[in-house]
Amino acid sequence: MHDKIAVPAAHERPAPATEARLLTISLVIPARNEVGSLPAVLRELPLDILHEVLVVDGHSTDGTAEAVRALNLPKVRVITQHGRGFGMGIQTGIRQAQGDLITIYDADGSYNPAGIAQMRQAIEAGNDFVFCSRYRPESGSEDDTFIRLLGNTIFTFLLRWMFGVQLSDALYYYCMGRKSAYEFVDPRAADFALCIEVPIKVHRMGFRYTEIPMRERPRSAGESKVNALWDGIRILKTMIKLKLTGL
Ligand SMILES: Nc1nc2c(ncn2[C@@H]2O[C@H](COP(=O)(O)OP(=O)(O)O)[C@@H](O)[C@H]2O)c(=O)[nH]1
Ligand SMILES: [Mg+2]
Repeated sequence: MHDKIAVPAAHERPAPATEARLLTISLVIPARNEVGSLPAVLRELPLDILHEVLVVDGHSTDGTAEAVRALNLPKVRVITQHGRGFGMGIQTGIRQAQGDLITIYDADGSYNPAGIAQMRQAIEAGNDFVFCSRYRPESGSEDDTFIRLLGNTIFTFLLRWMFGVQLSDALYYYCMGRKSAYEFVDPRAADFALCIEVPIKVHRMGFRYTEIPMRERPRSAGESKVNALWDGIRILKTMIKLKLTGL
């Protein structure tokens, strides 16, 4: 049911090897109350390979936006998200990003910056999207709790079983995608369900995607914004809706 949606035919897409060197990268950093970690995250970014860094502020009340502006780093811009929720923040960032490639990047210090260049290589190899996985043999996570690992195992199983998505880590959302492909994917979830909405649509639409192993570091400060129970229920509802409606 609704398993494929029309996307540009392969011959209409750019040839991977020839255009790859010219691709520019926008980093989209969703941030809500991350003043304790975000300045250090920004300082360790490989700014030389980035076109721009958009910090999407989720109406922080701890001075996150002000702290980023005070750093006055080149290429780094703070924008305020529309509405509320992680997904709304990502949607705001994707719409404003100008690069050919969009990477989503946590503000909490848990993402390894080396992943950016590794993901670009995977795009250059001919993919439209690349997702990082903490659950391949050569990867791992120092940020997982038992509940998060359990939830992720269940959602990854559902993602594969209900939709046939060939990924081993449903909820990491350290990924890179072509902006042109994101325009077709057009994510709509306002909350953390956006993390599964994107791979489901990428798979259904027939985009080329792959995953690479990644080691997740611990959150360096502050607290997770995820509520395992309520966000889990929201993600499940979104999966069922996507299965039933094909949207
Ligand atoms: N703009 C925005 N960012 C958010 C929101 N909720 C969470 N984030 C950010 O999204 C990223 C992922 O959230 P996090 O709490 O680390 O989730 P976890 O990694 O699953 O524990 C972090 O950088 C958060 O600051 C939100 O409502 N709006
Ligand atoms: Mg995090």
